[in-house]
Amino acid sequence: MYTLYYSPGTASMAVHLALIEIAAPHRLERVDFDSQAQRSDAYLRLNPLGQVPTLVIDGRPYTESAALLMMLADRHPEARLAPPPRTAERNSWYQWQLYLSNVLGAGFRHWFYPADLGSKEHPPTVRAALQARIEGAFAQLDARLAANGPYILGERLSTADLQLIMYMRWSRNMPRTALDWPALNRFAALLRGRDSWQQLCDIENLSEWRGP
Ligand SMILES: N[C@@H](CCC(=O)N[C@@H](CS)C(=O)NCC(=O)O)C(=O)O
Repeated sequence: MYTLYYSPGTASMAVHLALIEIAAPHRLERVDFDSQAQRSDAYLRLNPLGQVPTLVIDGRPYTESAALLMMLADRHPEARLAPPPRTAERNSWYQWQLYLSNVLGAGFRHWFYPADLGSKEHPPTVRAALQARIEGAFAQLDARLAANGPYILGERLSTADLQLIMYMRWSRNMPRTALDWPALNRFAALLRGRDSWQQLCDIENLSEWRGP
């Protein structure tokens, strides 16, 4: 039994989606951002950064959405959400999980949390630079999917796709949304057409960007 500390629509989404895809028994603990519960002493003991997600596995808390996805994929090989070890596909999986986290994950973190960069609101030049970085990553991923889709690793769904669809959703109110890129748009139709995505939206009570 896993315990996922989550907040609806945030970086915990991809991990929640993986738990649903895997059909792994889990308990959800909502971290109430409105009351700043992520900064409570009890939560900081689990996750000293005061962020979600935190996933408790065998009694120990772990953090970082990409790492949690990779742990889950490895712990449940029957779900086939990662290619077998020591294959070329596995190498690509490592590469894209890290790319997503380092570029899109970090880019969105800065986009949504100007305080991380020391201001209440981003100066226009910083906002433009972050937007360009996020759009640049979407262009890269669109090219990858156009050449080698329909999923990031080709024919088979992996945890990298679960992470990507989460970041795509976060772009929904940006000047240019991820759905503007044609291969990403087709990818969104595939991912949002899955029962797991619809279940996730139901459980987290998300009405925006549910898709078809
Ligand atoms: N690199 C982390 C980022 C986690 C993160 O930034 N979580 C945000 C929600 S999307 C959060 O907990 N924000 C609350 C806060 O910083 O106060 C991951 O991917 O797990």
